[in-house]
Amino acid sequence: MARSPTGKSASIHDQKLARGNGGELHQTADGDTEVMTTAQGAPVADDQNTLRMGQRGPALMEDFHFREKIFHFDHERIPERVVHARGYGAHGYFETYESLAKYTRADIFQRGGEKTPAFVRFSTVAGSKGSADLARDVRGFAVKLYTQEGNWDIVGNNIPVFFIQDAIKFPDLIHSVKPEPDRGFPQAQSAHDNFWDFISLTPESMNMIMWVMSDRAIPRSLRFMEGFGVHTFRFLNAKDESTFVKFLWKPKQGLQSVVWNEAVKINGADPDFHRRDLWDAIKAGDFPEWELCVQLFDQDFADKFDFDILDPTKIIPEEIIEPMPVGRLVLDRMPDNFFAETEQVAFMTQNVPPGVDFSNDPLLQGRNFSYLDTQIKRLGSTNFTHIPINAPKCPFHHFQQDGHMAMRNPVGRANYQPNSWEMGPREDPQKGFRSFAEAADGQKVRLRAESFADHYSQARQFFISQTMHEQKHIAMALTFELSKVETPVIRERMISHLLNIDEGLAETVAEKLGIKKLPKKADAAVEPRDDLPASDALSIVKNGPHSFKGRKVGVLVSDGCEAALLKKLEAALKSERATMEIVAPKVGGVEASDGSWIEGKQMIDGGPSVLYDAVAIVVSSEGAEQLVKQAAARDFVSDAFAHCKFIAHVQAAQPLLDKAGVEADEGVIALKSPADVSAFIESCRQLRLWAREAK
Ligand code: HDE
Repeated sequence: MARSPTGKSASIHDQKLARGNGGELHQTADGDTEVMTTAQGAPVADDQNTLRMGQRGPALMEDFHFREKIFHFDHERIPERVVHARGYGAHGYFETYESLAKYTRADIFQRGGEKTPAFVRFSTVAGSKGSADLARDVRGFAVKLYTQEGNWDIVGNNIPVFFIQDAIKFPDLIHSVKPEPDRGFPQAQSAHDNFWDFISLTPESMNMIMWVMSDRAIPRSLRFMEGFGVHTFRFLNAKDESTFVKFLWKPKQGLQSVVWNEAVKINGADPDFHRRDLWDAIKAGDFPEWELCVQLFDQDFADKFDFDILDPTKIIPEEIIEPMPVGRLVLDRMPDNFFAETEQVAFMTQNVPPGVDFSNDPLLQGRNFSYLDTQIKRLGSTNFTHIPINAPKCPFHHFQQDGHMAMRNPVGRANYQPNSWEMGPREDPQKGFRSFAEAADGQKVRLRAESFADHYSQARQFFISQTMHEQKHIAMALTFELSKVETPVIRERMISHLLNIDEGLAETVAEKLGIKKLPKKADAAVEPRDDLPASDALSIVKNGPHSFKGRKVGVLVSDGCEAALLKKLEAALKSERATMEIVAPKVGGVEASDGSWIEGKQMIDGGPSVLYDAVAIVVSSEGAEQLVKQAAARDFVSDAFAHCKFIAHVQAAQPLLDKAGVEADEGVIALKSPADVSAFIESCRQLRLWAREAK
C-alpha cells in the first residue's frame, strides 16, 4: 500500500483525496487497483517522497525511481513543427462514392461504398504550439488516408493558392512572418514590418494575399472551411494513362467565418476556440463531413488554360472545371491521446499510393524533400513509421532495419535481396508504384518559367468575386495589417501592388492609412488582365449553409426569466440540430419565474457573445435592471449587434438593448409569442445580417 505524504499507509480512498480530483484509479480485472511501476516494471512503494538520508537529509543518487521520473519529464517535449505547430486532429473515415478506375488505379477509388480509415490534422501556420486559434492565418488541412496500398497524405490548406512559386523561397517567407529575430515578437501575427516587407517585394504572393486578407483566414470553425490540395497532381490508370487532378474538400456544414474584431476577442475569451468546437461537435455526435471533389483535366486543357497549371499561385476556377464529388470524409472520433496522435502524426506530400503521381509544380517538388527531412528532426528516428498513427494499416514488408527505437525488424536470415534463401518480399512491377513516364529535356537552369509571370489577374478575380461586405473586410484587413507596419515605404509599396489589383481597393486602403499621394502602380511583368469573370465559388457568403445546423446560440438569462420560453427555444434549436448555452450572472445558474432552476454553462464575464453564432436575451425586468449595470452584459449585447448577429429578446430586455446601443432592425427579433422563436431560428439560417454592417 502506498505511503501518504505524512508517511502513514494510505487507503485507496485517501489516495483519491490526495489527488484532489476524485478521479478513477486504474483497476485490474479483478477490481484491485493496479500497482504503479517504474518504466522498467518494478513496483513503486512511495511516489510522494524522494529517498533521503534521514528525514531532513540530502537526497540519494540511488533513488532510481525519482531519477527515471524526472529524466523522463525533462525530455517530454519534442521540437514543435517549424510551421503548422498549432494543430488539432481527429479520426474518421473516407467513403468512396463510385469506381474511378477509368482515371486512376489507386486502390481507394476502385470500389464504391468502401470505407478507408482517415486521420486529419487542422492547423495554423505561423504561431507556436501555444498560440491562439483565431490568428489571421492560413489553416492547414492535412488528411492521412490509410489505404490498402499504403498511406496517402493530402497535405493541403484551407486556401487553394500559395504565397510563392518555388520551394526555395519557403524559409524566407516563414522567417518573415515568424517573430522578428531581434525582438522575439509578434507571435502568430502577420501584422508587422518583416512580413509585409517580404510580401511587398514578392509580387507572386498577391493572389494569396487577397485570400489571407479575406475572412477565409479567420474561420468560425474548422468544420466550416474548405480544404485544397493546392498543387496539380496526376491520376494514373491501369494503362498508365495520365489525367491531371486537383483536390478540393467541400464542407457539408457550409462555409462561415468571423469578423476581425470578433476574432481578436475570441482569442482573449477562448484561445482554444477552434479545438474546443471540434471536440464538442464530435463528442456530441455531430460529425463534421467534407466531400472530396476532383477537378480533372488533360494535357490539352493544360496547354490552353490562361495560366500554368504547375503554378501554385493560381486556381482553375470552378466555373471552368466543375469539381466532381468522389467521396466523403467523416470525422467521428477524437484521439485517445493528443501527443501520441496529433503531435506525432507525420504528414508527407510524398506519401502517394500507386495511381496518384506528382506534377512538376516547383513547390510540390520541394515539399517532397522537406516533409521526410522534418520528421527526423521532430520525431528523432528513421523509425517514425513504427509509431501507430504513422504506420500503414495495410500489410507491409521491406528490409529496412535497426535504428533508434526500432519496433520491428526483419525476421529470419535474409535482410537483403536478391537472396538465395527464397526469403522476404520481392518487388512487383504490376502492383507496384510506377511514375508517369513524362518526357523531360532542357538545359540545367535556375529560371522561373514565363508562364508563371502574371501575378495580379487572379488576385483581381478573387477580389471582384466577393460580396460588398467581403470586399470591405479585405480593405479593413489590409488597413489593419499595414497600420502595424512602422516603415512607411513598405506600406506604400503594398499600395502600388494593390493598384494593379483594384484601384478602388488601393484608394480605400491608402485613404484609411492616411497616405496622401497615391504611389505609382508597381511594374508588372505581364499586363494585369481585367477580363477574368467573377467566380461565385470564391465567396464565403455565397457558399453558406442556409441552415443553422451545428451552430450555437448564447442565451443570457437572469433570475425570474421565463422557463417555458427557454424550453421552447431549446426544443426549436434541437430540431434545427443546433445547440444553446446558458450564460448567467453566476455560473451556478438562476431561478426561473416558475421556480425551476436553470443551470449556467458560463458566467457572463466568461461567456461573451463572440463565442456564439447568435444570441437570445431572456431576462426578467429586475434582471435587466441588474445587467444594465454590468459592462460584460452590455458588451455581450453590443458586440452581438456590432458583429451582425441575430438577437432575440424578451420585452423586459429592452433597457439592456438600449444601453448597449442596439437599433431595431430585422435582425433584432422580439420574442412576444412562441411563433417568434421559429422566426428567430429561421433568420439565424442567414448566419449574419450583413446589411447591418453596410449601415
Ligand atoms: Fe508545408 N510543411 N511546406 N505547406 N505544410 C510542413 O512538415 C513546406 C506548403 C502544410 O498537420 C512541415 O511535418 C515547404 C503548402 C500543412 O502535421 C514542413 C513548403 C501547403 C502542414 C513543411 C511548404 C502546405 C505542413 C513542418 C514550400 C498547402 C502541417 C512540419 C514548398 C498545400 C501538417 C511538418 C501537419 C507542414 C514544408 C508549403 C501545407 C517543414 C518546404 C503549399 C497542412 O516539412
